[in-house]
Amino acid sequence: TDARIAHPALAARRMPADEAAALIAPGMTVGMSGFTGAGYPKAVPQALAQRILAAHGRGEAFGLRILTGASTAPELDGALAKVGGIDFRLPYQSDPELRARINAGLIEYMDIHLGQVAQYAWFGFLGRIDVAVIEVAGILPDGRLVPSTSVGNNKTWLDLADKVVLEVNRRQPPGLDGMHDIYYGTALPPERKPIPLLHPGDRIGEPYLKVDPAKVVAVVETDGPDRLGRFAPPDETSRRIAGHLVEFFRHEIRAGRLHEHLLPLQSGVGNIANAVLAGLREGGFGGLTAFTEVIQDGMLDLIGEGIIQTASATALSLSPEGVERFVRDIDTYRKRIVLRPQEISNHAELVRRLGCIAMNGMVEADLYGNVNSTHVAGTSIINGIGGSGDFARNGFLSCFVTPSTAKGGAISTIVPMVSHVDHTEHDVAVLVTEQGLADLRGLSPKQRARQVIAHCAHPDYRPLLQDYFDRALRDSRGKHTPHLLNEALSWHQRYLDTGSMKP
Ligand code: 0RQ
Repeated sequence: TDARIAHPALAARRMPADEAAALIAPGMTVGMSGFTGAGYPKAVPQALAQRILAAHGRGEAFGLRILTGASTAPELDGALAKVGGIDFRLPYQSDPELRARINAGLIEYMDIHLGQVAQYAWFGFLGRIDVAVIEVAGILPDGRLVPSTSVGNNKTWLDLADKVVLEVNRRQPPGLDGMHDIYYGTALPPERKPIPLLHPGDRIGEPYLKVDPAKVVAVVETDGPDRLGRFAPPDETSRRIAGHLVEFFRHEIRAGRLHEHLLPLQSGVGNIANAVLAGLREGGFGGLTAFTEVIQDGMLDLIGEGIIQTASATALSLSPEGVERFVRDIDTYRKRIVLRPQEISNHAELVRRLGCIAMNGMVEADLYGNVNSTHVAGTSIINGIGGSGDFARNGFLSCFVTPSTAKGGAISTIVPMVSHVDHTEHDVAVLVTEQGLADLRGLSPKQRARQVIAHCAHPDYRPLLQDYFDRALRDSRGKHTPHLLNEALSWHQRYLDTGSMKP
C-alpha cells in the first residue's frame, strides 16, 4: 500500500491533472488551498489554464471565481490570470500577473479580512462553492487528510464544496503529520460557543482534515516544492525600525504595561516584518510566544533558537533555505508550531483574549493615524489587507511599520490624508519609521498629528507636513480633525503628475 494515499477508494480515483481539470466548468466557484505561497495546488490550476486557453481559442467564454486562503504562486494565480481565466478573486493575492489585471480593471477582486472569509462562506454570502481543489500531504486509511504547509480555508472549502479534487504532494515532508490542529467546533450564530483556546500552543481540535470520500472526484499526484521567494537581508532602515520597536517594548516593560516575555506576537508579511523579528533576537528577548498567521524565516529562526517557545499560525512562508532548515529539524518544530485554519489563527475572539502584539507593514499613514495597507495613490492595489485588520483591531497593541519614504524618496509614507483607509485612526496605536516611533495611545487627533510629524516623517517632508497641519489648524472649518479638503490628497496627485510628492 501507498502510505501517501492509503484509502483504497480514493487511490482508485487517481488521475492526471488534465482529467481532473476537465471536471471544472466555466462560471464555477472554486475554493483552492494556498496561503502566502504555501500549500497551493500545483498541477490542476496549470492544467485548467491550458483548458481555458483552448476554450478561448475556440471563442468560448471560460472564467472562474477563485477563492483561496491567501496569496498563492505563479502556478496558480499567475497561470490562471495570464489566460484570462479569473473573473473574480478573493481574499488576498501578491502575484504580479494577477495584480496587473486587477489594476487594469479586468478582474473583480474582493479584499476581505482573512479571518472572516470562512464565516462569510458559511453565511452563504459567497454563493455556492462548486469545487474545492486542495493540496494535502497525504490521505489516511480512513480517508482523513494530512494537511500540507498551509491550512488556510481548506476545512471550509472541503466542507462546503459539492465536489473535491485532492492534490497529494509527495514533496511535502511526512514530518508535517501531527503539526496541525483543525478545530471543528465553529457553529453559526446564534449557536456559537466560546472557542476553548487560552494559550497560543493549545490544541483544541484534531491533526487531520475531514472530507466526505463520496465527494472526492479526483486525486492528483504531484511532487514539487512550494515556490517561495527569498527575503532581503535586513538593511539599515529596517534595522532602525526594529530598534525603535524594541526600545518601545523595553519602555513598556519598565512602565509595568508589558510582561518581560511580552505578549503573543503577530508579525506581518514582507521584508520589514521579517527584520523586526531579527531585531527582537538582537534585543535579547526570550520566553516569547507567537499567535500569528504566517511563519516566515525570521520567526522560524527565533523558534529554532527557543527565543519563541510556541508559535501558532496557519501557514509556513519560508525561503528555500528556510524550508531546508525546517525539514532538517521538523521533529523539534512540530513540538513548537501549531498550524490552524485561518478562521482560528486570525479569530477576533482569540486575538483579543490573548492580547496579541500586532506588527504589520503599511503603505502610508496620515497625520491622524489612519493607515493604508493596500493601495498606491488610492486606486491600484498592491496585495490586500490580509490579516492585518484581524490583529490590528483586536490586539493588545497595534503597531504599523514602514520606511518614511518609498521610491527613492519620491514618496512620503506619512501624508496629510491617506488615499485609502484599511485601518482607521481608532485601530492604530503605534506608528514606526526609521525616523522614530509615534505612540498614539490615549491622544486626540491633533495630539496624534504632532507626534506623527515629529517622530515618523522624513526630514524632507516634515516641514511640508507641519505647514499643512498649521494651515489646517487655522483654516479648517472643524478644528477636531483639521483638514484642507482641497489639498488633503494633493501630494498623491502631484506624485501621479510629476513622479514625486515633492513640490
Ligand atoms: O515596491 O519593491 O516595487 O519598490 O511597496 O514595500 O517597503 O519593501 O515593504 O515588503 O514590508 O511591504 C504594505 C506592501 C509593505 C505589505 C506592504 C512599495 C515599495 C515596494 C513593498 P517596490 P517594502 P514590505 C499579515 C499582514 C498588507 C497585508 C498585511 C502588505 C513595495 O506589508 O502587503 O499587512 N501589507 N498582512 O516601494 C507607493 C507608498 C509605498 C509604496 C511602499 N507609500 N506608495 N508604493 N511601497 N510604500 C500577513 C498576511 O495577511 C498574509
